[in-house]
Amino acid sequence: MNIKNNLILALDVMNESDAIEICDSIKEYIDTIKIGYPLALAEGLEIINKLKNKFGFKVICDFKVADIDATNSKICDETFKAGADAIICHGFVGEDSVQACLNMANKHGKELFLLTEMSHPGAKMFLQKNADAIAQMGVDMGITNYVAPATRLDRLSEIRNIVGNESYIISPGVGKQGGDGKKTLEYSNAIIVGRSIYESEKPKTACKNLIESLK
Ligand code: O7E
Repeated sequence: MNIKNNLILALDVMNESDAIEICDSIKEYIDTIKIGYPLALAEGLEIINKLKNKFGFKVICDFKVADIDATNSKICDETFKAGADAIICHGFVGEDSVQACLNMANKHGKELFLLTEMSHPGAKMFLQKNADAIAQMGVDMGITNYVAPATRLDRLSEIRNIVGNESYIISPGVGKQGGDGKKTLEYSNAIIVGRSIYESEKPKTACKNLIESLK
């Protein structure tokens, strides 16, 4: 995926009008947005095509798909039918569940991102212990897109080692969660930023300053 300024907006606002207002203000700097449960549950999946059509964005759906294979297939199918360019799935559910997502992404000619280790403190309790194995599973399955944390650069670096330089890593946790964008991009291809942009008084200026800080 080619992502302008290596910056993805996590659009976790709670209604369409806020979404449109933020998108309108940052469209000069950003061409890829991540829509997760907050906005999709508030406004329905139609919000994907509304924002794509209005702004020409690429949309990554962050539904952290984590079910049995048959259910994962249905979730991914509906999400791609609704216009998503990519979907994010969890890896801890195992190969069959992830393969179902990969098959559906391939069927639609779209992309799958595999979530390895999460960025929040709670990820240390269970997920971190298995994150390397999750990343290795992705490699063995031929997956080339990953999500890994901006909040723990040692872990991000380790996951980069496992998935290799040819893989594409996107990283949440910059800004509000304490991660540094520039340092993160030493290992990652793009950063995912939410609140530091959409909660800012001036989202456009926040974007501009953030992009400057990445240089
Ligand atoms: O902290 P913010 O406001 O900059 O937002 C970060 C976004 O990334 C938010 O949508 C959150 O749900 C998501 N995220 C994490 O913060 N940590 C993770 O480990 C994973 C994600 C995520 O996006 O998962 C799939 C990429």
